[in-house]
Amino acid sequence: MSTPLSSESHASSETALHAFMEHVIAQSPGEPEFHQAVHEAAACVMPVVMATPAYRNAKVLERMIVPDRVLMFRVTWVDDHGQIQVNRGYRVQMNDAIGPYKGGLRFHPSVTLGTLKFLAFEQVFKNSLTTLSMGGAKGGSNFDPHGRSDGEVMRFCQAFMSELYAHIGPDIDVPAGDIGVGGREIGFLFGQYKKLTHRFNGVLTGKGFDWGGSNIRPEATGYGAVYFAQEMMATRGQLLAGKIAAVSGSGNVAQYTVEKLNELGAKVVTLSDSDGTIVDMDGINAEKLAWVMELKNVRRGRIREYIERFKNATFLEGRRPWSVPCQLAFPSATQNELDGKDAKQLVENGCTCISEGANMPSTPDAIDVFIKAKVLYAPGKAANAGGVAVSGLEMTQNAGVMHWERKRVDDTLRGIMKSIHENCVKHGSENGFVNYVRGANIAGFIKVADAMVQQGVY
Ligand code: NDP
Ligand code: 2IT
Repeated sequence: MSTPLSSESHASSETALHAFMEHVIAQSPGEPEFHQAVHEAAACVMPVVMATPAYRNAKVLERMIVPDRVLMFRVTWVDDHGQIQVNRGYRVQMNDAIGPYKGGLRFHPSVTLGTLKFLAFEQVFKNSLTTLSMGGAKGGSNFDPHGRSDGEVMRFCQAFMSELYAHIGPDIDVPAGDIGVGGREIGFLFGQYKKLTHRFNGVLTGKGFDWGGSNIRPEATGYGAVYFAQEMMATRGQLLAGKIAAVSGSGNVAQYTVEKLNELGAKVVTLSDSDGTIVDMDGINAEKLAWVMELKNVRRGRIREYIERFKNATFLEGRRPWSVPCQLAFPSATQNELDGKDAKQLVENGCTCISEGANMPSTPDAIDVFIKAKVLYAPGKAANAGGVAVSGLEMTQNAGVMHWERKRVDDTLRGIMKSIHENCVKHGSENGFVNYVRGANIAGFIKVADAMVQQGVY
């Protein structure tokens, strides 16, 4: 079969991109999020591919959009009422050119194979940017942990791991958390892995500190997104201190984004979940954040409860935070949570810096608005890479059977975010403006593409 990027091709990048996307869509029908993620990356790297015969000859891009393998399985478990429940389980092992497969597990009712393919595809670029040796993967299930008891979550995790364990390992594939998978779930998954394999090793990251976890891993994604914003603002001689920030979501990433923003003197005025947004113009300070952490992580409640506890706050039912005036925005909930209209409103309200804690939270229209307005805009694969980076440091610590001090991990995380930023500037600068989307995609791509070329046809 002929492919759109054959070595004889003399087509322009734009024509090649069009043909390539037709090929992608035909090969993976019904996976719009995957098409969206591939289009964003391919639009950036196509000129590089067209100019590099070695990449074209090795069909690097055509290979990168097909997972190395996909595991799909049934997860059967018994709920608290004795009813049998059936869920779908997946692991998409996308690319291991530069290291063992690495990436999170998502438990959310919306999860489909297409969702996980988009996440695994982005993970390949992100992990490459971290400077560490990690390939890309993603997995998960359409299981919904909301409203489930600890016992139900445990039985689900055990059933999930009973299928997955044979395909993962510290030098094969190392899953971690994502939406719906935090410390509790990693604990249950790890317990079952040990039971089935008789091995105690670094097969998962995000583990409890006393059994192999790393300092700063819970904080890493949020802290990293803020460090990245700090780097971007510094290119324009600006600080985060004194700025107003809108944060979406109220889970792991959102919580530690707020913590670091507070530490650096910014004022966070929003948090959200799928029910709506709370707005607190007095700022969600450390004390209020501690209350939110207890609400979300211990009581597993809803963000609207915030306004009962903090009377000056308001709740925007069914709405996202982007209409609230701010200078900094940290989308930290889920994909496509910020559209073109939201982006216009943010820019009109004076927002000049958007650092994505979530994966692909901005729609293509929104990205266009940000790039045209020449605001500082960092895509998730760069801005939220701190989480997987510290997962990589957890793997390093596990291999050495040791723990690093908090400061050492935090300093290393900061250094990694700085180097990702530098790499984006190197590959994304155009006429004095840094296009971080282009920079992140090209920088992430080159390392993986070179490794694939060097490793031959496999
Ligand atoms: P959590 O499960 O801890 O929190 C998710 C938050 O996002 C919740 O507030 C949830 O609200 C909200 N949310 C989830 N789905 C939707 C939806 N469809 N619509 C509206 N709100 C939604 O997940 P994380 O904080 O870990 O993950 C958040 C984002 O960050 C995801 O995009 C994830 O891929 C990304 N990410 C996470 C990393 C990590 O280390 N954890 C690393 C890098 C990126 P509700 O309770 O109502 O569902
Ligand atoms: O999207 C992500 O980078 C994550 N959910 C974290 C993955 C990891 O392996 O730590």
